[in-house]
Amino acid sequence: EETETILSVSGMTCASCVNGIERHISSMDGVSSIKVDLMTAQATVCHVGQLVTVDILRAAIEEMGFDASVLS
Ligand code: 9UX
Repeated sequence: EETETILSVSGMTCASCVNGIERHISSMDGVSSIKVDLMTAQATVCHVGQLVTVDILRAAIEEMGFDASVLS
């Protein structure tokens, strides 16, 4: 079952932050796509909910040094 999750990501200051998050998260098993928007500070992730939970996504982004919280 595919789920779309939107997270608020703070601490991104340049395009390399965006690319780094997109590359790292999209490499995770169970993540089918991710789009990170610098201006809105949001990440939209399509993932298999049974494999990658919203909390796993949040923790993975935080491990990269950003603050992340699940919006929906
Ligand atoms: Mo840009 Mo982001 O120099 O952590 S990569 S600030």
